[in-house]
Amino acid sequence: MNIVLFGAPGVGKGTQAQIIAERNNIAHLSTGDEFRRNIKEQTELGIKVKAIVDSGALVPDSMVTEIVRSALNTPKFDVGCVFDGFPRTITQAEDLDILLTKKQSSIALVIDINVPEDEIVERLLNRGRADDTDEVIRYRLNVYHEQTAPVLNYYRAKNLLVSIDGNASVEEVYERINTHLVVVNS
Ligand code: B4P
Repeated sequence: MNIVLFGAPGVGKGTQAQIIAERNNIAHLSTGDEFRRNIKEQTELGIKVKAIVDSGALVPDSMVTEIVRSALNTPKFDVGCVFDGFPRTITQAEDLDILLTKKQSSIALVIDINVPEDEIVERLLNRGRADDTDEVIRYRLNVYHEQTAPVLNYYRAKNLLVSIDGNASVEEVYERINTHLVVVNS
């Protein structure tokens, strides 16, 4: 089972992806976590993307797809995966389809998590990561509306999209997601 978790920064994709992966015994791939790990370890990739991630802009599609391609080549992804924060552009969505088709696999469901913007800003300011300053959060929200939100239409056209109200407790949001996972699993 491959699931895509979709939504603006701070809606809780990372939080829910971890729970979905644990409770359904599938892998979890966060492109954001992969970039932060590379930045921390000062790898060649990390050095290239640090300024981009700190600014709140999107990392170029080719670098993002390469991370996903190499992850999908490892056996732990054969049981399925929660994609967290990927795809964020139409090109990435097309790349993911190609990568999964090569593995004779496909996306079962795309879950769009919705949270009001003032709640998002509050959550991220409380989290306080390096890219969680007021200015960068507002820029990331703009990037989401301009470059990432159009991907919703790509999945809507494929009949894969469901929307969830993410403005509730972590457990309540998981319950809402799970009502859809149960249908996919049945
Ligand atoms: P990401 O790492 O994907 O981060 P995010 O969108 O900001 O966070 P997320 O939605 O996962 O929120 P979380 O659960 O943590 O991206 C960071 C950067 O990496 C991007 O700006 C970009 O530069 C780069 N990048 C990543 N993927 C890319 C791609 N595919 N293409 C190009 N560039 C890419 O939750 C946020 C906070 O809310 C947490 O503190 C959490 O505890 C809290 N929270 C969660 N659920 C809650 C709830 N129900 N109630 C209250 N608080 C909650």
